[in-house]
Amino acid sequence: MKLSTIIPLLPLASATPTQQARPHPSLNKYPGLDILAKRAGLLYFGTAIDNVVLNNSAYISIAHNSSEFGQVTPSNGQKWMYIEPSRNNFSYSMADAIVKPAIRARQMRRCHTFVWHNQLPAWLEGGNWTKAELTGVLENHIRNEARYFGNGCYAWDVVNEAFEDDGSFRDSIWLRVLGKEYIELAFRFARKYVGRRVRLYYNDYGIERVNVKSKVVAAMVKDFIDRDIPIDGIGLQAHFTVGRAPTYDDVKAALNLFIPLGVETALTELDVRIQLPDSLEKQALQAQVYANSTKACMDVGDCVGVTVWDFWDPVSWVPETFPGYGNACLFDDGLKRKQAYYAVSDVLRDDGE
Ligand code: 9MR
Repeated sequence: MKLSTIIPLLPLASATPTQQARPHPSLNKYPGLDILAKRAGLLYFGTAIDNVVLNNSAYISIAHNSSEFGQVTPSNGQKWMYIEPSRNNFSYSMADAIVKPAIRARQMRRCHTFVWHNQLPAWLEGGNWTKAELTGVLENHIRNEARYFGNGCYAWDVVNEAFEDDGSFRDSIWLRVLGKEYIELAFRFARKYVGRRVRLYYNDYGIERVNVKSKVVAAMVKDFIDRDIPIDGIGLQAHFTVGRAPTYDDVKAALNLFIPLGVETALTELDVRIQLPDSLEKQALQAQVYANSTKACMDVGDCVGVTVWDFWDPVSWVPETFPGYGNACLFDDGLKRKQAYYAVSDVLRDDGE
């Protein structure tokens, strides 16, 4: 039964201490998504945060409220172009502007990302590298960034988006110069330089169904495990669109591809874009997609948590990348919670109570 249908009762004077200690859920129906996620058995419910909003105190008070978001991912600050803007010159200020307040607020950190084809500095992408030189550049980058953040990250996205939708290797300077072995090289370097407790993830989009791409990723994990190449987790980004999103069963089946291989999983960048103009009907469908995805993670062993790729519509990456689409997040322009927020809250609570 949905808890909202229960008539609230105040604790009776004769109630046992346990009953008194636990307020009826309707008295505190929305304690925050991370609180509910932990009650439901997840490690966290988190959000990405970008540097463009750091001067907005209303936004920040939600972003670093650990009851709402128990985990934070910097949307951009840990990417190569910002961390190593010129060769062997490391800059952590952008990442720190998000990571340090997260540490103060006792929010877990997912760190993102060592190796990607995107957001590379010109000195790296335009360089004429030999295999040995680029291997050195990769190791030096991972060593410095890993040492700086130390054991502070719950997880690192070691390699991001290495495959195309058809399962072929995505073209990049890494693939061209180092061959497909760059992926395992990055995982070996990561294991060498990050703390042993830090989980090493492969992270990608379009793998939230059982399809060619998710099967290729699962085959890579199996191959890595067979050959003792360190890998601990798979991040399913979960960038979805209302009307075309995977169902609860789709996401669950995709997560189940990885669990038997002995790695954990997480939804690492969940958002659900709407084709504009927006409407209440579309928001209701969006809410279902958010809730179904969250529930799929809750219902599969070893899906450790859900991260939304920002919680506020005006700072989402979506409108810039997909003109005509937007409103993909849990909070609207006025920082008000949307149907999607309440749907996630309900689904977390229905399991946790
Ligand atoms: O949110 C990020 C946005 O601000 C950047 O402009 C963009 C550059 O490609 O990257 C966005 O984050 C991406 C993430 O790092 C990897 N998965 C896809 C995300 C959305 O593009």
